[in-house]
Amino acid sequence: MISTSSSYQAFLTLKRLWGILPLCFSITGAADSGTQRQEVQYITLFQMRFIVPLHLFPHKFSLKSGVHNATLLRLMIGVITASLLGGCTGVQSTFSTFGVEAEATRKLIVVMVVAGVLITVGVGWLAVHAVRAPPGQLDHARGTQVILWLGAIGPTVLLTVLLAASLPMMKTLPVGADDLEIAVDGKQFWWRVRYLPPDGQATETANEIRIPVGRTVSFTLASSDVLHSFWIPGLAGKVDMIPGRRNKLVVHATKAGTYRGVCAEFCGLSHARMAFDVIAMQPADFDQWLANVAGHAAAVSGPGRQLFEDYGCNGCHAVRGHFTISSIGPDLTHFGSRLSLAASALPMTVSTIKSFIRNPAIAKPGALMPAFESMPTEDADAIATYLMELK
Ligand code: HEC
Ligand SMILES: [Cu+2]
Repeated sequence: MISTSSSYQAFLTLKRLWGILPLCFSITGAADSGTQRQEVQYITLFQMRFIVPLHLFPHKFSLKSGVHNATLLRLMIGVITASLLGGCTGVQSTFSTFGVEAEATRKLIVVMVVAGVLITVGVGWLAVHAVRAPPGQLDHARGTQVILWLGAIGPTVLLTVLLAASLPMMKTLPVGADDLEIAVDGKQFWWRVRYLPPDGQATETANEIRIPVGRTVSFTLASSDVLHSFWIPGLAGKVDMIPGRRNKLVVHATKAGTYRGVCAEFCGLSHARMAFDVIAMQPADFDQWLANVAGHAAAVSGPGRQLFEDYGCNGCHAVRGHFTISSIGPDLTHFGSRLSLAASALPMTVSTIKSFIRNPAIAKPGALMPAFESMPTEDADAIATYLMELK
């Protein structure tokens, strides 16, 4: 049991009040993050607040159960570390890598952090030693030696070694003539994606990128409005998308799975809602998928297709095989096979599609798609059903 002095009671009250603030943060954080894992982490960290301060003051709040404060402290540190390390995995993490480039970066950060910690501990140790040394022991000549070795020669050698270790990682992966090229254009606030296989036809899609595992893929990155930045944390470092320029990013996926990429440069109101799913597939599956995506839209029944035209949606959206190409908005030819809606801003369901069509600004403030607020429910239903059928 914990002692129940009045000061402890006051402390508890304060602590609970303090807890409300992070709760607000964790709720907005969870809403924004979009991934359940992050939600869990926020909540775990939030709960940790109730445990942490209590045991950090063992003198004030003695524990009478016989459990050692030190043991509790150690346990606590363990739990905090574990919950923080939990953040090192996930669909959008530089620590759970699925590509050669990101793996090299992960190794580099480990080397740098370890070196940094060792140096910090060393300097700390020296400082303690200097302060504790009896007067007269550290004379001028020895001081000069320390400055020479640890102030000049040591850092020069160390920094050279660290530089040498990191330089090879700056090299771009070699790309062959028969490697797949994917052109990605950043738009406010979505992604135009074009697959340019060396021997096949160019195929346009949007807001989702699929790549084959074990093959080299070269991205050509551009922007037609403002600065964006293309970042798939688990695959490679970020590369800016600059109007009037084409930047290259060469990647090589090593592990199949579903991941997430984001826009990493503030580009307007819905910058934080500009993400995309990344699916790394086995090469054979990928080829089959690309062949399907290169084809025309599926045949559909129902009134949705006609309504799509009546409302003028085809003025901005292409559905190859159904409507002549317009490339103002995202290509919707195989929209129904995407994992999420509106650049990963919403889950892919008939009801989210309906509400997005009627008022895109609710999910994506500033989105360059007009609202169709007065569209009757039956029409919205029919159009959403039509879009979902476009596999
Ligand atoms: C003036 C051009 C324009 C018109 C007209 C238009 N849209 Fe859009 N639409 C866009 C743009 C731009 C986006 C991208 C918005 C974003 O994510 O920032 C978009 C996004 C979408 C998306 C999400 C695409 C994806 O990849 O997830 C759907 C679905 C959609 N529109 C359906 C419709 C329907 C249905 C209509 C007709 C009722 C329509 N749009 C009319 C421009 C338009
Ligand atoms: Cu952006």
